[in-house]
Amino acid sequence: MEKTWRWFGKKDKITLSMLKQIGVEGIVTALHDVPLGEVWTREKIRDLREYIESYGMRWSVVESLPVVETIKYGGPDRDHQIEVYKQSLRNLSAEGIHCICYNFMPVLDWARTDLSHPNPNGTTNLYFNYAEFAYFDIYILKREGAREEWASFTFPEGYGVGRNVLEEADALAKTMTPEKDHALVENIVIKTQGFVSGNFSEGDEAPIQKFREFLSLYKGIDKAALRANMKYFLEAIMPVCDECDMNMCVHPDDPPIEILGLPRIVRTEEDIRWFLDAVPNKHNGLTFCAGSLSAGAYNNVTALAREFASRTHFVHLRSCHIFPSGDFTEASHLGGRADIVELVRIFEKENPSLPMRVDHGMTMLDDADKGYNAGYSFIGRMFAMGQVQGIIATVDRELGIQYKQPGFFD
Ligand code: DNO
Repeated sequence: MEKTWRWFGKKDKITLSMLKQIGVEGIVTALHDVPLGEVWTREKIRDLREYIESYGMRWSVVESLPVVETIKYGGPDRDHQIEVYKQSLRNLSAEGIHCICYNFMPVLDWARTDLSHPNPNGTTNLYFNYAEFAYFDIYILKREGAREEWASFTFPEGYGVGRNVLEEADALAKTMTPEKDHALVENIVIKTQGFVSGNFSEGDEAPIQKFREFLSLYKGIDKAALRANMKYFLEAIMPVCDECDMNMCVHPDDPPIEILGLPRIVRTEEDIRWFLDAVPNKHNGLTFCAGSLSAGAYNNVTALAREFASRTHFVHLRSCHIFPSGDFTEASHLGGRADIVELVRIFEKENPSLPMRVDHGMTMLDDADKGYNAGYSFIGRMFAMGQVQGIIATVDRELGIQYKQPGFFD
């Protein structure tokens, strides 16, 4: 697999020369300074591409070229926004970039309630607690219908046995303070969304109000409608993808559950099969995010990899641990529900040059207080990258593929 790394542009505290030292071959990035809904110009793309290449690496994957809300909910200007998207695709391809990671999650990209949950070894990781999320939904967002939905919430079989999330959220409400509320909003909305080129940014003064406005756009949009809008988008852009040899790869929903009354359409085997079959073009593919998929107790991650390897254009390697309570956290890249050794074997057999990045490293040693984006530590991710490089080298030996560690004489 091609060893890539998510880098947040020239302002990232983690520099390309640091990445060169740890065996990174390809960069995964975006034009983070271009406002949502504007064309990515060739000049801007070229400038960043040349900068990356001056360090001896290539710009392997765009993560993300954001799909704006109007395309997702089918707003009046969606055709205009699809034209904007197509032009960005043409410009990227003209600069030699042929792989786009995007998502089709309404309003919120990935979500966690705690960004520094302690591990037994003294490091910290991202964590999702259902009761805290329900509290946010009912008491902070005050979403209509939230209470009723949480009252009938059920965990996948075998998890959260005897748990009543609504009662827990009500109990939590008695202990919360304005400071704790603020911290939860920061975790769910600001710190996790701000850097992914989504709808929210660090400077938002009234994120909850903004959140409510976004949610209101989805009134009446159910799963079938969202699927139809995804199909509409993919069908519209496929001719350009064919012309430009552009691989589109949708990122699974994270976490893979329905939240905030919004439909989620890329979370299970059935979902993935649906969108691949709905637009049966090889350029319509998947970002195989082992982490997001492993947070769904109903997903057998290895079986999904086997089934969808041929339509996978990009891989995120990480793994989640689901507690008996149903809450989940990031596991070690050598543990958890995603068997990364087996995944590397499957993908390496399918296509040894498939781009792969490690995802969501723990915060460890010197990482704290460095101001890294949540989940995107340096030492923690480097540690995971070292583990994954070892796995790739071992699998390559088994498969008779010559493994090359970049940056050395041999
Ligand atoms: C989170 C990321 C996601 C991903 C987008 C792709 O850590 O994996 O934010 O980049 O969903 O559009």
